[in-house]
Amino acid sequence: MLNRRNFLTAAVGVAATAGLAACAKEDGSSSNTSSGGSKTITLGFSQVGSESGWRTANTDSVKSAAKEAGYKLQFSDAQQKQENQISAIRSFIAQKVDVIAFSPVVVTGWDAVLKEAQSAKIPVVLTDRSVESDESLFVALVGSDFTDEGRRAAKILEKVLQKAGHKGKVKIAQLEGTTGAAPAIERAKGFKEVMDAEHKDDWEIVVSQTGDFTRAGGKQVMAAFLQSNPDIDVLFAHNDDMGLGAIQAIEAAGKKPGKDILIVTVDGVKDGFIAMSEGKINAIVECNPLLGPQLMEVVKTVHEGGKVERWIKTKESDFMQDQAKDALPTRKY
Ligand code: GZL
Repeated sequence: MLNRRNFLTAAVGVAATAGLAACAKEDGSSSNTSSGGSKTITLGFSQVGSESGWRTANTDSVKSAAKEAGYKLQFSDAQQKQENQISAIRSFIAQKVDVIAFSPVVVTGWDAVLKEAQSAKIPVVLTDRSVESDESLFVALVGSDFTDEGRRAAKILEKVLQKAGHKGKVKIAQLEGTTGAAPAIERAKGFKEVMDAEHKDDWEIVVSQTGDFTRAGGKQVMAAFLQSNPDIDVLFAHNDDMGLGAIQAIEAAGKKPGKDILIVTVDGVKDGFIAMSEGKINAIVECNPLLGPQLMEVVKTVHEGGKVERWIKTKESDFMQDQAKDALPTRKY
């Protein structure tokens, strides 16, 4: 998994590689001319799927930013299947696109196809999620720090518990994202870091299972949680959509979401803010999906053989329930 230290030390070497890759393509043609003229950049983009409101907003951002930049975008929706992403990347290589970008559905299983892209001298940029691969196989990551989002979720839960006047032990249910996905692994890790450091004696995750980042998954798994653990105090959902599905299950069980069961989620999509304004979600940790403009900047720099930061992070905030109504009109996704 990526971390800042590794990124920064690897930055120079990889940027140079990217520079070579961008200027000396397999067929010997140069992807941009020294006279300053340049052909339209063709970007191959493999998207995870369309599993959540966050993903829809992310796709819209990538497509509109590519249009704005005047790039030719080859877009593929993998329907949350790694094999579809690998096939799409292979097809981009065969088409000899200038740059490949993708949001890897899970962290492992990418080395072979990334090596094929490297052999074809096509630079690869990760967006949103990271991979457990040799870091020389991709040029940069444009995306959030999910471990920090997990820490932020735990810290804002402290405020939620205080505001709710909760005393004593805290029984927590955790709805995990897609098994093996960077945001699921790292949000759980960050949340547990704070728990272990500051709440060893009072917080306990009594049940934890993946809802695959979908509303249907959140609803189904939360219903099962309530059967086995009717005395859950808190739900930490790795994204709004699973939290919104869980709200349906909580209400079906005759409980009040946001009161009987306090809820903290991650993302900050509009429907999450609406639920928060209705008192059904207590706090949201923002994860910004609007990565398109930053991605296109990186694609341009890499294509022109320039240096890029190994990790271009997005700016994000956290929101308590009493901020929801005021924030709603300005939410961009
Ligand atoms: C996070 C992104 C996650 C969102 C989910 O950057 O990968 O995937 O939190 C989405 O909503 O499905």
